[in-house]
Formats: sequence, structure tokens, C-alpha cells
Amino acid sequence: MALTLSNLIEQARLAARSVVEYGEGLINPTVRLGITGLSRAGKTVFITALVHGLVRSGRFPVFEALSEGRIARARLAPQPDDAVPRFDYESHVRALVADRVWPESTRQISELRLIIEYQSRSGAMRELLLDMVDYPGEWLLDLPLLAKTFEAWSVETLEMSRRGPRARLAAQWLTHLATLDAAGPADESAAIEAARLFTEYLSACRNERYALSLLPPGRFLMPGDLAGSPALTFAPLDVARDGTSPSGSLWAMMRRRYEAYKDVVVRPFFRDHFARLDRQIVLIDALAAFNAGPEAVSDLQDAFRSLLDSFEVGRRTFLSSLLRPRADRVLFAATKADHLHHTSHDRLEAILRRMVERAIARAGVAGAAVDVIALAAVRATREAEVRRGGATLPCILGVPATDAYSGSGNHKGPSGKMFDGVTEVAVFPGELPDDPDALFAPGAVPFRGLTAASAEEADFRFVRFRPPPLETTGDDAPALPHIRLDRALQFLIGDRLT
Ligand SMILES: Nc1nc2c(ncn2[C@@H]2O[C@H](COP(=O)(O)OP(=O)(O)OP(=O)(O)O)[C@@H](O)[C@H]2O)c(=O)[nH]1
Ligand SMILES: [Mg+2]
Repeated sequence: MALTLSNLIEQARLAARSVVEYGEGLINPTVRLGITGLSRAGKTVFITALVHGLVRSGRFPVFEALSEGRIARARLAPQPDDAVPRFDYESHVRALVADRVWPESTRQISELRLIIEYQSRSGAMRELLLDMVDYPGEWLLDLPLLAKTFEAWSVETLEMSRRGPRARLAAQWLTHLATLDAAGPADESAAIEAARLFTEYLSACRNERYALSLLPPGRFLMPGDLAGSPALTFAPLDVARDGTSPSGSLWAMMRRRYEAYKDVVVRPFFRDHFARLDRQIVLIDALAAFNAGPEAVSDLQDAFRSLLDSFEVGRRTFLSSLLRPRADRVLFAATKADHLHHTSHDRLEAILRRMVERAIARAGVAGAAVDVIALAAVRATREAEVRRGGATLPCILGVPATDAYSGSGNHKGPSGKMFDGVTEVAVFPGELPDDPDALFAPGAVPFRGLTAASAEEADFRFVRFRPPPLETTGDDAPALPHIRLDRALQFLIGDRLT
């Protein structure tokens, strides 16, 4: 990145804050944990379950500090950043535990501070401040734009829009694009129409039946208070990667706005949030992608590369080690593993590991430990063996939400029965293949995804269940059941509690 004045000022600002935060960190050891993932990936549920478990000493056997009895207490405290909305823990936990409904979609960045009082291995009482920052994964996927020109972004976005199922979704936008003369005079109404059609294409990709993951610029899908502003009124043009825009042209205007988007949206996110994270968990609804079909799986794979690129871009972009992002542990987590029988949990992890390893091989994340996990922050199902014919099927049991089959839109299950939100049903969730390659090979996909057939015909293997009641075992206080949440916690902060 060129050392422009704004970059220099930004670097100076970052440096100043790094020094201040470093000093504060010496007095009050703090971990800033970023929790991200695309919309509906499970960020809100993850944080809520994590805090609920820590505050109430939940059942986390793999989380050493807790299982060794060294955590005296965990309590909420006022957060350090005054300009970031607080994560509304109280409402979310009320929904989840008291009402047994999933919390509302949040969409915005939010923050919550938890103070963990613990005894170190040497016996001294200490405090760790855990600042959790919940932010949309779409913002993270924007970071590679920092290192990309408008022309390069246009070429790549167009290439992608012509491949696979995206081509059909992009048809209208591409037809409009063909009528535009990039080198012709700047035309506001053409820009508005192009941005509108491009945004429609992005949101069609995001539709759960396709679940395509890779969609920068993220703010087009969640504009907030920037809706309608020039920084969001641009779209890719059919231009050469190394071309130069004639002055006064539509191209020059789009290019300027693309740069404005980086200045107004991407850089502030990088500076104010991303660069300050110590640890990062990226939640992925991999099952939604598997369910949607092979294109969504390969899209997810591309998204991993882009995510890892995001971590690298930060490192390459900023010169001094003081200014670089400091995240030294990154965990990729496939969420909602309770939608599978436990026999498939390791397979889910293996598939994820394969996808991430490929991405690491291409992108690399120098200086950070990367791991993968399959988890359910809240386990909404139990397991059972169901005899059908002579065979025993590994099934899951749970109470489907009344709107469980969002694809069919009529609140009915495949057999036409209405779900009442009370009765438990057994579902055979399908089994992930033993060999991860089976999911990637074209034509050899074990899940008949929703894109492959109409909603009624496709395999409804992933039902949406209601959150479970609190579970009591032995003398423990009632706790929310989960799958491997404690392992995630151990990887993310375990070393800071020794
Ligand atoms: N069974 C099960 N479902 C989950 C779990 N976590 C999330 N879900 C489902 O996924 C949906 C989305 O979860 P959220 O935590 O709201 O996702 P988010 O990433 O915060 O979504 P946005 O706020 O829209 O970005 C929930 O409404 C649940 O239906 C889980 O651990 N188990
Ligand atoms: Mg949320």
C-alpha cells in the first residue's frame, strides 16, 4: 500500500493506541476476543452460551481452569469502548433460557466485558478481562479490498459472477452492465441502477437456498446508516485489470466511490476493531453450505481463503510490528453440530480441516496458530437409535420450531404434519462421508442440496430445533447443553489462565 498521508496518520494513530493498550494490558491483563461469522452463523448464540456457562460455572470439562476448580467467579463489567453498542446479554439469555426461542438477528457490532477471577497455577489470585467483540463476518471479508484496485476487484467479481449458479443470479445485473460504457461520461442514474442490480445479485447469493459465502463489499448487504450514500453507490465495471480511467468517466466515478468505501468503511473497521483483536473465532454454518450443494461448498472454500487473506493483508499492509494485527490464535468453528449424530462430528471437523488447510497452503497466516472445531454452542438435540426395517439408524431427537422448514414456508414437515413446538421428533440427519473428498467431487455429493430440487423434494435433513431446557446432571447447577464449547474456550483463552 502506498504511504499516502492518510495512511501515515492512520499508522501513527494505531501506534499511539497500541502503546496505550499495551500499558493497560500490563496492569489489567486483557484478552480481546473477536467472534465473527456470516449472518446466521451463530455468533449471538455462541457468546450468550459462553457467558452463561462461565458466569454459572457450567459444564466445561475440557476447559482446564474451570475443571481444575481454579475459577472463583466470572462477572459482567462495563466495557472499555464507549462508542460500541453493548452486547445485549440479558435479552439474549432470556430468549434462549426462559422463552426457549433463538435470539433475534443482531447485524451490528457489539461488545461485552467479562471479568474472570481465577487462581493461577502458582496459587495467586488474578483477574483476566475478557472483551468479546461480535462483528459481522461480511466486514472481515472486506479487508482484502484494501490491497485491491477497483479494476482488479471488478475483474474478479465479474469472473465469479459468470461461474456456476451465480451466473443465473447475476443475469439481470450483467445485462445492465453490458449497456454501460465505462469510458463514457459519468452518469449518476446509471450508477444507481448498477448498484441496485449488483446489490440484488449479492442478496440472491446470500439466500439460504444457495448459501453462497463470498460477497464483498459486505456493507451492500447491511448498509446501516450509509444506505444511499455515494460510498455504497458503485458496482464493478467491465474494465481491464491494468486499465486507467479517463477523467470525467463513469469508470472514474465508480473508482472514486470504491476508494471512498475503503476509506469510510473498511479502514475504520480495520483500525478500530480488527487490528486490536488478540484472539479470533470464525463461526461457519458449514452444514447450510453442504445442504445447499457443491457450489456453495466450493464457495465456502473460497471464503476461507479470503478470510485467511484478511489476516495476512493486515500483516503485510502495516510496516512495523507494533501496528500489525496481533491476533495470534484463530479458530474456525463449524457451528450447529447438534444437527448431526455424534458419529459425524469428527467427520465434520475433518472436512473443515481439509478446507482450511487448503486455504492456509495458499494464503498462509504467519505468526498465528490456526485450529478447527465442530461445535454446538447450544445443543438442541439428543441422540437415539431408531429401528427401521432390520436396520438401526443413528438419529437425533429434538423439538422442531414451529417454523422449522423455512424453505417450504407453510410450517409443515415433509409428511405434511404441522409442528406444534412441543412434541419431540426423531430425524435421521444423514451421515457425512468418511472421506472428505466425497463432498468436493462434482457429481458425488452425498447431500441432495436445496438448490438441486424444489424445497418439497429436497432432503430435509437439517431441521431447525427449539433451544433445549437447562439440563441437570449430578450435583451441578442446571446448565445449557453444548458440544465442544469447552474445547473452543480452552483453545481461545486457556493459556491466559495458567
Ligand atoms: N441447533 C442449534 N442451532 C443454532 C446454534 N447456534 C445458532 N443456531 C441457529 O442459528 C440461528 C442464528 O444464530 P445467531 O446466533 O443469531 O447467529 P448470528 O451469527 O448472531 O446472526 P446475525 O445476528 O443475524 O448475524 C439461530 O436462530 C438458531 O436457529 C446451535 O448451537 N445449535
Ligand atoms: Mg447475532
